[in-house]
Amino acid sequence: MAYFYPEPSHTFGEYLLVPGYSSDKCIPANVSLKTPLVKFKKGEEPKITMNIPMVSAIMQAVSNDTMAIALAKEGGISFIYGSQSIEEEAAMVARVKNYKSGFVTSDSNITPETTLGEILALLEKTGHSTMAVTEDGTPTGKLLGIVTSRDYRLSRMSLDEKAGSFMTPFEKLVYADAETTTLSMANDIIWDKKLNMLPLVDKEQRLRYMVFRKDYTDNKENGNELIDEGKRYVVGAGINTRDYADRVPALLKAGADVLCIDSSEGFSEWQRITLRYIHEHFGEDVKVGAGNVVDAEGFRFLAEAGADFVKVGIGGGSICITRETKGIGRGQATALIDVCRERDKYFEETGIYIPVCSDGGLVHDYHMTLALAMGADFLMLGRYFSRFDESPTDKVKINGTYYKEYWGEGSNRARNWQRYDLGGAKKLSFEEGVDSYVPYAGSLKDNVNITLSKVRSTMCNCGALNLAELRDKAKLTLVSSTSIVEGGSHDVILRNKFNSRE
Ligand code: RVP
Repeated sequence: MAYFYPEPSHTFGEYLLVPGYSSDKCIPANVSLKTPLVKFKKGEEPKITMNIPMVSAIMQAVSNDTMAIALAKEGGISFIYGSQSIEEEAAMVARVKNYKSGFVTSDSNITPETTLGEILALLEKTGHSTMAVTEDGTPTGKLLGIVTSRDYRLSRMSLDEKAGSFMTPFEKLVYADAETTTLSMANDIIWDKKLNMLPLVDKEQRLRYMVFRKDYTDNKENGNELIDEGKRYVVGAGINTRDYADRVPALLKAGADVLCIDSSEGFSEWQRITLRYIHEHFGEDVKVGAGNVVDAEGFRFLAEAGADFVKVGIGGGSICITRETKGIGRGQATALIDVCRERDKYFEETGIYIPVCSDGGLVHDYHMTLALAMGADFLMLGRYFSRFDESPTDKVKINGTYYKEYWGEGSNRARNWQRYDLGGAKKLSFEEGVDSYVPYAGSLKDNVNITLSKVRSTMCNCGALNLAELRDKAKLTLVSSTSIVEGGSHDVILRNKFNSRE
């Protein structure tokens, strides 16, 4: 006879926190969100501690080098997606590790042949008005000039006019040497010459970086940033259970600080084999997360297999249709609570603490606080980060509103068959994810700051000044479906709805 769980499985929206006593020390400014990323022994420090409990999902539509840099600046970590060639993934990792704060790789590049019409289309797509004119149109081609919105007048010029005729040519640009110029030297030149942007070129006049005046304050205030001993941003990378013998060394060579096996279902021998191989060949110092699991048994299996953290969640992701297609999964809150209980039991028995990551299904900011209160050490988010400027996908305008594209790794668009692999044919046999749009939300920094200020505020309501205290002190209650309705605004007509009917 099959096993039947005695309780239904629940998700975050069915819970609330009941406030506890807050002392006068319990103010948001005193709250620490530091959290361990990888396992450690009782009394010792983990090899990596994050400053905020957020990581970005191992997905094509979420975690590239741009996202990784933006998130590390705020104190979290991105896991660069593994559903690309080993060389491309390693190159993304290397770009994060080689990134010099304040030095930006040009993302809007044209050639002298690009027409004004094409320039306007590019401006619409990237939102960036400063464009590098390079010989071959690449970000690192020979720099021939710059085009900004001050170089063209739409009312007087034809859309066919080519950049070469109105750009500011290289001879008239103020530029600096990419090898020898430090950020503070670049900022001094920007101030002295009253520039908005300083291009940095190498000896062959190839463009390497741009330094922008508008980034000046940003460059000065990154107190929370997550950096390694060499002052480089910390970055993670996704791997799979097929090509790890080649992928892992390439990622480590590129400088990846932590790896994570990306799989929709991690309670499998393939994960054990992968973890063993990596630890035997590259040493215990190479940190590898594993998952995903949804119960105590799955956690115990991965803990004993050598996972450095364990990821929880099957079927709860916003773009995920695994539950519909395969009928497997578990309500994310119940899964998380079960796994965290087992983590604490494992810690008591062995003195080894293995952090737990709650992956997917976090819809509202308060869900993050609930997940942390239920025991998650950190959270993996896809949809949340996909909405920001820094995600790798296109920003599109539909009926006057901006959206970003967001697709699942199990969709036909990503075709990440390794994530769903159970051995056998190397292909995605059926879709487990959808291709979608999410409302565009602006910059990562602004959004993460707002989200975390809500988390800190709720923690204060629970009398907790750090995440361990939150776990100890939190009082959680399941809510009935009727009281869920009571939780939003109700029995009133919202003014904006009323006005739109007029
Ligand atoms: P969400 O944050 O709710 O968008 O969920 C993101 C998570 O969804 C990922 O970290 C991953 O675990 C899962 N995912 C990614 N692709 C797919 C799919 O195509 N089914 N699911």
